[in-house]
Amino acid sequence: MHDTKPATQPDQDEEVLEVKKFLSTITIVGAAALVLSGCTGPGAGAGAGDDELITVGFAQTGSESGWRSANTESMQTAFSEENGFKLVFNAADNKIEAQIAAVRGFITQGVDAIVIAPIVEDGWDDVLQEAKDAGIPVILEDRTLTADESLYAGWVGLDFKSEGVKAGTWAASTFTEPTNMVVLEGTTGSAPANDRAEGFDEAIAGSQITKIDSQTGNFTRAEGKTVMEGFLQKYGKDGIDLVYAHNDDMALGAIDAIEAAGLVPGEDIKIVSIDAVKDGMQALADGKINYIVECNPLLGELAAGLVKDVLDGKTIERATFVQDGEFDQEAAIAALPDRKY
Ligand code: GYE
Repeated sequence: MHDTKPATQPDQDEEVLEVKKFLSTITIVGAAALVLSGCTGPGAGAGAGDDELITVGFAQTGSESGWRSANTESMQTAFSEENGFKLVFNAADNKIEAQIAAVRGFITQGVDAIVIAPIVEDGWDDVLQEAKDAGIPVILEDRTLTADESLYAGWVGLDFKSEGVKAGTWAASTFTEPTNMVVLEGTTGSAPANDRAEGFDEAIAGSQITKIDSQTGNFTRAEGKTVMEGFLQKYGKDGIDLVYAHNDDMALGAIDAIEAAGLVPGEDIKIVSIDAVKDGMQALADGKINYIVECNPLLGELAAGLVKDVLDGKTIERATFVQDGEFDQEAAIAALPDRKY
């Protein structure tokens, strides 16, 4: 959509500047008129037009992965001024206290609506109650939480448990000999880490796969690498057959650790992960990852639609699920050229 915007020609620049000047004069005149008429309403003097924008506070988890970058970009694009929003963006660096503090800040600021991608599932009751008391609707995007449903309007995201089931189903049918597996878990207490573990474990029950170890790598490439180095030291080069990584970034970190140990990822040690971001898909195409279950990060438009509906007084679905696909090497090679994230 953005690629189609025509570039401004040099000889048009002056014209554009003139229009801008003209518009800013109107804005100043407009602001002066507001002051003269004694208007002290919200946004007075902040520039005409601001009053009509919907102010949304978005509490993002942080910037831990390729998935997260794509999700942030999708949210920023959907909640743009041209779409009628003023976005107040906060990324909490995956610190739970910081994320809760950000939401409190939005409440104090008196935003029109709050969107949260909750780092962890538990501990949200108090701050959500505060938002409710202040009359500010809350929409969840991406991750879910355990607080009472009456404390938020709705959620949009992915079915993390079914992602785990898909990854586990592939593993159970692929490994028909006794197989030692290690797991790189996402952030402890987060919905995707909990549900992807549960779904996978259900799917491999009764199979030839034994989970010999499982530790968090916090959804980052760096920690995925460190944890995998530890596993390789502990179990030796022949001790691990399969890695299940709760996201591509940790799988990519594991690839670095496996290669540094003189082994071939995708052959000596097989890897299955979740997300299907470009770097992960490239590693799958290259044969370093063996299977990826998709998790679509492009949730911005759906989240923005929900916010508008709620503010218009419409009833929204409690849960809006986005569909995910699955990829083996051949499918990754075919999908890569058109991959958006
Ligand atoms: O899989 C991971 C990210 O919550 C679904 O968080 C999201 C997960 C995603 O950091 O890469």
